[in-house]
Parts: sequence; C-alpha cells; structure tokens
Amino acid sequence: MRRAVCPGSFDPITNGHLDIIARASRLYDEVYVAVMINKSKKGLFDIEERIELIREVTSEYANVRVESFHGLLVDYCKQRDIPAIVKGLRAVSDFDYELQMAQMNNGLTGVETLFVPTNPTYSFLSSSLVKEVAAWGGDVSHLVPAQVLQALNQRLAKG
Ligand code: COD
Repeated sequence: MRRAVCPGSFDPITNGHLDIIARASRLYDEVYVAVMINKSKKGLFDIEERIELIREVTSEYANVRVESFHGLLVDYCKQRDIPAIVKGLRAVSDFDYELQMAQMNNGLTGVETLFVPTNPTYSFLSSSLVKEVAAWGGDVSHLVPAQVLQALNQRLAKG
C-alpha cells in the first residue's frame, strides 16, 4: 500500500491545495490530508470546520482521508506508516523554506518529501490572500470551492 500525506494549515482549503491533493490521489493508494494544529496561530476557521470543508470538497476521491494532528509531521507519518510527504511548490519564494523543512524531516526520520509543481492557474494563490481579498469584498469565487466560498462569506458576514 503506497501512502502519502498532504499536510498544511488549510485555513481554508483553496483550489491550489485541492489540485495538489487530487494529483497525489492519482499517484498513491492512500492520501492523508493532515490539518496540522498550531495553537499559537488563531485561524479564521477552527480545526473541525477546516476538516469538514476538506472532507466535503475531497469526497469524490475515495482514497483521501482527512484528519488533524497536533505535533511534529514526522511523528504523524510514523504513526500512520507514511513514507512520503507531498507538497505543492508555487514559486521560487516557496522553495527555500520548503527545502529546509524537507531536509529537516528527512534528517529526523528518513521521511521523503515530493514536490509537485503548482498548476500555473494557482501559482499566486494562498489561504491568507483569499481571506484578505474576501474580507475586503473581492471576488474569490474562482479560487476556492463553492462550499468554502459559502463558509467564508458566512464567517466574514459575522465580522
Ligand atoms: N498551489 C500548490 N500548492 C499549494 C498552494 C497552491 N496555490 N497553496 C498551498 N499549497 C501547498 C504547499 O505545499 C503548502 O506547503 C501546503 O499546500 C499547505 O499550505 P498551507 O498554507 O495550508 O499550510 P502551511 O504552509 O502553513 O503548512 C505548514 C505545515 C503545517 C505543513 C508545517 O508547518 C508543518 O509541518 N507543521 C507541523 C510541525 C512540524 O513538523 N514542524 C517542523 C517542520 S520541519
């Protein structure tokens, strides 16, 4: 059984994340989407909401599982017997930090990181920018799945 994990904050999941998850699901037998909990970073959506949204928008991929984890990504991989981390690379600006994390993780337990080049349509896309643009009333409907757009609008309407 070939397993991989797509880790992230997913606050919220965007079409860029979804593209990487969909591509990973075609390469591996089982793909775990791990919402990594960072208690020092308060998100717009809480962890359960993020998980629910990811489950909804990945429901068509039978081999994708979604869960959260509090701790080191390498420990999550050990617990689930996952040998590979799949990450999307947007631009050179991502590369430095992603390389550091990949090398650190590999040094810690030997887990490998595979980089998938982002779909050029989404190379500028991040959860932070989506939240900022949406908060100012900009149109992000082409950047996130419909369920996420609805959740964003509801959350931002509450203020
Ligand atoms: N196109 C393609 N891929 C994308 C896009 C896009 N537009 N946007 C995001 N991605 C991919 C990237 O691979 C990115 O890494 C991943 O999705 C997640 O993105 P975010 O923004 O949701 O999440 P991050 O970058 O905040 O996630 C960082 C982690 C949570 C993965 C990292 O901090 C981590 O592993 N934390 C756990 C604690 C740990 O082990 N720390 C030591 C690390 S060495």
